[in-house]
Amino acid sequence: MSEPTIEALLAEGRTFPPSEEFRESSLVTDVDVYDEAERDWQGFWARQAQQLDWFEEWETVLEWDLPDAKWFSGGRINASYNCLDRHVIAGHGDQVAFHWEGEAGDTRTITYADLLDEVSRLANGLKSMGIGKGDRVAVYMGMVPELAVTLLACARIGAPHSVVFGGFTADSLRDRINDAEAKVLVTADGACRRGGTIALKEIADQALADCPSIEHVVMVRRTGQDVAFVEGRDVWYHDLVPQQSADCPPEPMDSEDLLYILYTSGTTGKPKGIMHTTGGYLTQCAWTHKYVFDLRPDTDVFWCTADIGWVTGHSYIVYGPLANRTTSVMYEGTPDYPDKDRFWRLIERYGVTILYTAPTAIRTFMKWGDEYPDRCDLSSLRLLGSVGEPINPEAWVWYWRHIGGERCPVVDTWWQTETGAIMISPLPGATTLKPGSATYPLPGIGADIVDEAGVPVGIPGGGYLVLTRPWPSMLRGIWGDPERYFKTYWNTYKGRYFAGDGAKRDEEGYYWLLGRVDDVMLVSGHNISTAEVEHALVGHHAVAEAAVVGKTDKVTGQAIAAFVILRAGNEPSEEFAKELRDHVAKNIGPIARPQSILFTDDLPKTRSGKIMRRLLRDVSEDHELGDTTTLADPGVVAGIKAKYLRDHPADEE
Ligand code: 7RM
Repeated sequence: MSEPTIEALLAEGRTFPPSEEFRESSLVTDVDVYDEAERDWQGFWARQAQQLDWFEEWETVLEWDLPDAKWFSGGRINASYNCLDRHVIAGHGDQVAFHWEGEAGDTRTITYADLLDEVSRLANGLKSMGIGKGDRVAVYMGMVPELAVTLLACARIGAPHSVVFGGFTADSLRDRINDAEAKVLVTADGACRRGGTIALKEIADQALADCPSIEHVVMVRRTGQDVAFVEGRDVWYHDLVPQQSADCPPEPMDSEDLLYILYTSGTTGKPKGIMHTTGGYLTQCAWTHKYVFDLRPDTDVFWCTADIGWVTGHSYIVYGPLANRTTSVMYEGTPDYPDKDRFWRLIERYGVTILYTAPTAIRTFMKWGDEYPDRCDLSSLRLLGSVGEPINPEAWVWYWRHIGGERCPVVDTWWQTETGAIMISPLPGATTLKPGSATYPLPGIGADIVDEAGVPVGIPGGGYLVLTRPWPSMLRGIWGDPERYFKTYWNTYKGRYFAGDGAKRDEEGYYWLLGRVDDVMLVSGHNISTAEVEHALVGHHAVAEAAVVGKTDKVTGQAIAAFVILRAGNEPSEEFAKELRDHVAKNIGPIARPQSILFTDDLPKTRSGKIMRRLLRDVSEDHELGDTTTLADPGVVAGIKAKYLRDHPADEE
């Protein structure tokens, strides 16, 4: 069998219409749904909201007083009831909600009935500690089932949760707890990571030295490591939960009551507590999860590989999938433990049918080599998803070929913590895919691309991505800072939401996301997106990953500095750097030729895998490094800096 190489496939500009086989069983095959939603977008969302169980019907679909939206006002609903009780009542108590696997290979199978039982007990436990409607609960733990249980228990009693990613430092945890004035912290003794452990409770105790609002700490025993125990404040989860009643009536929440706060690190200054409320959020999570992933709850096994500490985990491990009665896989550890085939072994073992992961992971798998997926049986898969960054076409096609066996559509889903749920994405039974494009805004969503002055650029054209109308799962503000909410998102382009991303549309109106606009480079008066140069670099067969930034230059304003990770078997050299620079110039144009290329083994990334170009700019400008607390591995950037200074001694003057 001679199949075209990935390069050849891309060179011929191949597009991917849904296969007959996929269309036959998919939920949406007709593009009419877009027109239907466009004719009456509020009516469209109201019909989707009706798929949920409401204790009381809403009075108005939308009240919109920019920048404040109220969806399904007057409606009463409970997220935990929609994720659990209604499925158990309908006779699905024995269906598996989570196939959980620990990093060491230990497993737990949790049905919907199990989950309802444990959520109710923890909810009662939280109540026994004085937590009620409106009280904030901070959550700091690894990917264990109790994490999902905690979110749902909070939702059950109307206590907004604030999850702090388990890899964050004591200072980050402290700041987030204090900003939200949380009364309880739910954590664990430790978390398992790459064969070792992270001392979560020890870190939490450091944070708590300076968190006056915290009254109690609930601690899950995960690793069994020694921990300090503060009498009167701390309680073990296993002492608190089993003795509680398994009967905890769900609190009927107003549709607009706060469901959770999730902090995102702004480029500067203190993190923003993004607020999501109940009815609209759940509506859009459930709708997008069902239709973007073409979900069949009776037969699918869904796996979103994100951490619950990231919005993707909130919306597509917890709320969306459970609202849709999905059977999911939840995995605690890293993809290379004990070996680089761990993800593929999990897919094989649980018969995963839908996989949702990030481009950074996909590029890492490419770097590790085809042998790992190739030696596993991935034939259960029928749909693949991507989220978190622009996916370069090579990675898209590699994913489609080596993971999807050339059978599974790849849905590239654009959204943000702020949008709460997917906004721009294919509908896999209806949309013809183009590798690297998130295709079109979903039905009911209004998007556009505008220039500096806010004027729509038309098709084709490029500029700034905006959202032109409110959507159900939109953020309701920044905790404690309404002014920052308005200024950050609604003040740049009048009447529209500014996403902060660059984008362009091709002749057919397909959207191509180009990365954060703060990252855009200005070379001799031309705007060049980091994504385009990076895609060109990783389009070279020897390059595994690349990041580029603009660096001040006397002649051109900015010059492009590139940081490149080579695939195994390639040696860095002067000649090779020149070859790569020429490669970019040939692909995009001489204007985009990187001025410098630094070969490195690692790039500074956030825990969710996004490259922190701000820090690479600090390196290339020889500035002091900015905030590195959200980095997955803070050591990486220091290493790059040392290497950069060695390569550029002239810059030191
Ligand atoms: C879900 C999530 C949001 C930012 C967003 C983009 C980038 C996310 C894509 C993407 C291109 C995608 N939330 N981004 N998905 N860029 N294509 N499919 O990632 O708040 O952590 O980040 O991520 O820049 O603004 S987030």
